[in-house]
Amino acid sequence: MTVDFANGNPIPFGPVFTSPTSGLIYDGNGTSDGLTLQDGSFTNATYNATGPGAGNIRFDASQPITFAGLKPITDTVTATNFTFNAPPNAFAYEVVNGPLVGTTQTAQILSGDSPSAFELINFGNKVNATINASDGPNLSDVALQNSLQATGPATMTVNTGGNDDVQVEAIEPNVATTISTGAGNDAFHVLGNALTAARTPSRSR
Ligand SMILES: [Ca+2]
Repeated sequence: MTVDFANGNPIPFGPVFTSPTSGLIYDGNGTSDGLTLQDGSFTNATYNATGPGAGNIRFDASQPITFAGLKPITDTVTATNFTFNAPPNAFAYEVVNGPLVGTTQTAQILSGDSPSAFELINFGNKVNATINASDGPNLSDVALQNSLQATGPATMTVNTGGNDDVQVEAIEPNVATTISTGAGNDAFHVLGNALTAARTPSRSR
């Protein structure tokens, strides 16, 4: 399914209801039905992953696109802020190069758990990307492996909770990357030439 925002947002603004569910509801029925979001321009795009193949995406204050049983998600809508919120039972995350979609180079967030804890998303045309791993006592295992600069981003922020293991193999060139591991006993691995003069990392906790 493709939602094209080129001629405006087809999804109404307004309060969000859970019963009956408001917004656009899409059930991929467990097959390889993708969700493609394209064109348009927003301030905020938020992907709330809720489980394997399931979650919702909101643009600004519009009602959500709620989905189940689909893969993958490709979002090249222009937005200033992109936020990914992991489901509470996710453990392992990988941030890697995504596919080229038209002329947009995407980055990809995928679950490293087996079975997958959430559906992967390819995203591009976002200025500030924030990845919120599960916050809680669970260990978060995050691997950053972006060797290509996606279209759009200036910053990437990764927030984790619990006792974390963060592995930095490559960060996007020219993208200011911040990794905040919060409380707990955290391990931080920077491998090979992941960091160069043009890839200055900052770390806070
Ligand atoms: Ca931590």
